[in-house]
Amino acid sequence: MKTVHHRTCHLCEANCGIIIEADGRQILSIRGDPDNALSRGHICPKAVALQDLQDDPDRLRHPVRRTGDSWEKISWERAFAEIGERTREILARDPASTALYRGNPLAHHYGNTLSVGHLRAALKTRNIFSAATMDQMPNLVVNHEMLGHAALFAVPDIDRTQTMIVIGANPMVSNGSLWTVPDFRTRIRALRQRGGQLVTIDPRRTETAAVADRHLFIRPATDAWFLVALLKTLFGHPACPSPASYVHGLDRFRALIEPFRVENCTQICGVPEADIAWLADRLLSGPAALYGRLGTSVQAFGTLSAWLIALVNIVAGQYDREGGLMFGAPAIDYASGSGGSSGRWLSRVRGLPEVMGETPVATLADEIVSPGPGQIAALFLLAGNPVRSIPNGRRLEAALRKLDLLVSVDIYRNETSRLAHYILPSVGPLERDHYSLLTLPLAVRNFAMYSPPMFEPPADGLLDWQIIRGLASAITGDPISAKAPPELLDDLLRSGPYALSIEQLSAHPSGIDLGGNRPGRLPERLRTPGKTLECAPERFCAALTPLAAHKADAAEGELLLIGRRHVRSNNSWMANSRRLVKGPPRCTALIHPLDAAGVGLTDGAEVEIVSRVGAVRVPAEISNDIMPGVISLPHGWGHQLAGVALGVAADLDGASANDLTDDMVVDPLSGNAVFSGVPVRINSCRPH
Ligand SMILES: Nc1nc2c(c(=O)[nH]1)N[C@H]1C(S)=C(S)[C@@H](COP(=O)(O)OP(=O)(O)OC[C@H]3O[C@@H](n4cnc5c(=O)[nH]c(N)nc54)[C@H](O)[C@@H]3O)O[C@H]1N2
Ligand SMILES: Nc1nc2c(c(=O)[nH]1)N[C@H]1C(S)=C(S)[C@@H](COP(=O)(O)OP(=O)(O)OC[C@H]3O[C@@H](n4cnc5c(=O)[nH]c(N)nc54)[C@H](O)[C@@H]3O)O[C@H]1N2
Ligand code: SF4
Ligand SMILES: [Mo]
Repeated sequence: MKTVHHRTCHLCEANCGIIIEADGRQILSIRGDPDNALSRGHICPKAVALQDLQDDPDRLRHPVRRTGDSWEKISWERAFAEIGERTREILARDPASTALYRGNPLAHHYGNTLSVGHLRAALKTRNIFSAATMDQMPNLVVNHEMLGHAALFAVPDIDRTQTMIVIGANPMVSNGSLWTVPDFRTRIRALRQRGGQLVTIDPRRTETAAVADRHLFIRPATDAWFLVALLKTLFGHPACPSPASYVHGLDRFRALIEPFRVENCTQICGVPEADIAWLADRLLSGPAALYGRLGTSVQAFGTLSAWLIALVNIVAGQYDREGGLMFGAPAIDYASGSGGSSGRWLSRVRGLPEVMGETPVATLADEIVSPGPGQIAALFLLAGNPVRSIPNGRRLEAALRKLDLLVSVDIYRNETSRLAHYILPSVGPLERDHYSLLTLPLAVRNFAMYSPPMFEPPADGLLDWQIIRGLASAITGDPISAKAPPELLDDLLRSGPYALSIEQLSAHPSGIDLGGNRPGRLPERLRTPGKTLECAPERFCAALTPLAAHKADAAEGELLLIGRRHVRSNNSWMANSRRLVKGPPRCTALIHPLDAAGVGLTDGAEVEIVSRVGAVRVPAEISNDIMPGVISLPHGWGHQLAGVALGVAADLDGASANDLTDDMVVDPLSGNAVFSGVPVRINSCRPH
């Protein structure tokens, strides 16, 4: 019998509404839902690949245990009992020797967010690692220090702005990040139709640049200097507005950037002064928004860049303004309660400060291999593939092999989980319910939607949150008495500003539109003690000052490595869908013709890329779309390893960008990993 199901696609932050037609458990079609007020019919190819995930014969359907190189199926009862016992033994030896790693997909189910605290409490560990410290920690630190809450995000009002400036992000491909903005293309088309402009600032002429009015090249990891130059230009502009009364510390900041010379900044970043003046004019001539993301976050100046981006918007008078940036009024507002923390303790081996209760992932390997009290002996990986996602993945791989217990809650046996002693898989993607707890507050409209499970899960199937709670109670020996996530979600909806409920949302299969964002939420929305917007946090000021003396430099023969994403990729883990990986090889190095000529490299030939930590070989793609001196390699590739059980992906060529990135370099203010601006050299691999 044919059935029709409305869902939110949970594969990225865009929250696209999809309609799936099925006959029994066979999927007939997946398309965008035109009645979804947020995504308005948009989907990307990954939504269609949901059926590949659901049906993938390689997706694990029961717990497995490894002995040596062989894997055997075991029952949930046995898995929980054995893991509980081994963990208790390890805790008895050293109560500080366990760790938890939260991967990216974990954040895409509300039940996990509402359950992971149980496992943390059971392990009583400070060793909490997550994808946040290789993605967005700079942004969280900036929100915390400036706005008083790490999860309080200013949302660019793309639908009403006249100037949209995107720096270090590629939303045409990524569909937004820390900004829920499905269907970027149509929104940009509308912007241009009303006479507005899109500007991109990136070391690569990206897919987003292709739909922009202007593209400006910028040298990797020099955004801080570019932004200082832009701020100086804004301050000196006759149209620069006076700040709102709740804005604090702007005079101090202005004095701080006095020693920077615009000319020196432009030499460092490569953006001409005339273009900076033009941007300042645009920012002051009407509603405008500057949005920065991964490229500006995953670099050594990540926190400074995120801070300066916020300041550009504030100085230009674009905060809390229609067409500028506003604060959402979501159905569930989690930017309340404790606002965040940093520096409460230092990591054991490298002394990296705690940040938002976490230890930076860049030091995970150190914590596993360095002997002494607190050395990690047991690690629980929740939906993560750190061998592919963490800088210096090879070093981490060697470290993981030393663990007494590695438990991977994962749906595949891949580059990381193949090293685990146990893999615990959750049910299929269409066998669970969905509500986007973490990403709806960052949406361009206020919107709420609940998706019930589409298929019955198998009788012995568990959702991730059930596995997480199962582990917690196996370790402590006590059952979890807290309410289950659906009940908690219902409570949160009911106590929210719209007093919604799961029942009410279920009656609206395409979701409920709660209206566009509105200005006038400041200073009320701020969570700083005096409801001030703090523009000159002490730590940030101290870190910025030395940059004034910096000079443009480039070592001879050195290139700066950056990453890139493809619309048919999802970090390291969706390459087992044939429809997503078909076509020409995608793990190629983009190199400018001048740099290629320097080493006698021809298009399509193999290039060796060498960094401090390692070397990889991939085909070269010579292109004018990349700045001279820059080389771009996507991450997440390299599936052809012993023990990986991915029938499609294991046949693909490609190498891991994180065999090049350096775990010893972090953004000092947030501990975030560095993927942008990694110094490398290249050699042409001529056939012998
Ligand atoms: N060089 C470089 N490195 C990067 C980046 C970069 O741009 N360049 N990007 C960084 C960023 S932004 C991020 S967020 C991180 C991501 O880093 P990670 O979170 O460590 O890795 P992912 O590649 O997202 O892998 C997700 C894992 O979860 C599993 N999985 C998928 N769905 C589910 C599910 O429903 N349940 C469970 N239990 N498991 C599931 C997959 O099989 C996979 O093993 O990578 C970072 N690494
Ligand atoms: N199709 C697809 N979509 C995804 C993902 C995916 O893997 N595939 N991953 C998801 C995840 S986890 C995340 S976090 C988001 C990320 O989404 P985005 O923030 O849009 O990240 P990227 O697409 O990596 O784009 C980063 C851009 O920064 C540029 N860049 C690199 N270094 C610098 C620099 O130093 N300065 C400046 N100004 N630019 C620089 C790069 O050239 C690139 O164009 O995407 C999400 N969506
Ligand atoms: S952009 Fe693609 S992956 Fe992201 S929610 Fe929409 S359909 Fe899913
Ligand atoms: Mo991410």
